Amino acid sequence: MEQQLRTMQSEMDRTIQSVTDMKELDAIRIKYLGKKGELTVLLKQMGKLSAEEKPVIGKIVNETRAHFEDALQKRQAELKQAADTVRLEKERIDITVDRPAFRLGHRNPLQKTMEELEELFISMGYRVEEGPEVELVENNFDKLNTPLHHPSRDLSDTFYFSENTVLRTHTSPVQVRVMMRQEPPIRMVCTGRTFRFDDVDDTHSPMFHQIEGMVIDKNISMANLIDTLNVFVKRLLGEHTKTRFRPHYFPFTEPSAEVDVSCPHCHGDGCAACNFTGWSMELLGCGMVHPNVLRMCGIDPDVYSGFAFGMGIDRITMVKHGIPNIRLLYENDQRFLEQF
Ligand code: 2NM
Repeated sequence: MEQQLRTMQSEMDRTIQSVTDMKELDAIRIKYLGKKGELTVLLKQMGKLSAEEKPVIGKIVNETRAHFEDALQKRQAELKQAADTVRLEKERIDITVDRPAFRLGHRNPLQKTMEELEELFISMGYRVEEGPEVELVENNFDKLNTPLHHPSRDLSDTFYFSENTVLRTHTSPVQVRVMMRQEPPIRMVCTGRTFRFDDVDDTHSPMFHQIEGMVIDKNISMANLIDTLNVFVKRLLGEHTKTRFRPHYFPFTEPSAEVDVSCPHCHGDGCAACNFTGWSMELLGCGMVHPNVLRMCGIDPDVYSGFAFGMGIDRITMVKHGIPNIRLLYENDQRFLEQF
């Protein structure tokens, strides 16, 4: 019987190792340890053994049984591990697959100019304000001292939304709103979209962009206006830049002026780029806020005075980067944008 057990054990070891799945392994367990299993049957025959043989054989039987169970468990773990490996390999996702490289976008140069100008005025103590693009005629014209017969109010120059609302023709109504709600001192700028009934050409578009600014306080004079704009222009275009203030007319300022800047190529000496004048384009318009405007916006012109200025962002951007056509600023063509 002892020999029988030894043979059985080595046979079990071999079959267990040859098994390749859980089902087969279970079949082997039943073959030896089931109700009619070979080892179970042997155990039942123990009763026939003599008193001397019983403990010896009993020990071997128990060892064989323990060894068998151990081997089964080990093999089961091995099979599970192998199955897991196969499954993981099958479910593997190749995250290194080749894709087109992600293309980082570029900000529109108009946006960059606007933010640059805002930053510049913020550094001089100005607040950035905002207002609606659909504006009351009252804020866009009336409170800015623009009379009913003024040509800019004409249907052929302005997009009317209704009888009393327009697409704002400038950002000045934002100044009106700030004056209406805030006591001086006021130091503000506003950038944004503006709209005029223009035909499109290389330098005109019915939608364009402006930055305007305004300062209101006691004892604000033309000297403050000229100094402020000189500081601004030098910071924007370089310390060597000179300015020229030419008298002009705006309904909302008195006196009013247009500002030219010295040619960035010859610094005022005269060259082909500036038609040998030494002066490049008019950069901005400005003036002392008209007393009528202050009064209509709830500010006493006998106590307070102020200056205001405005300029087109589209043209500044075009000159700065040598962009020949305003439409390029609005098309958002990647090949254009990626140059900035
Ligand atoms: C310009 C030129 C001159 C201006 C005036 C005002 C206000 F609201 F204070 F009256 N805002 N903006 C102004 C003055 C704008 O742009 C060329």
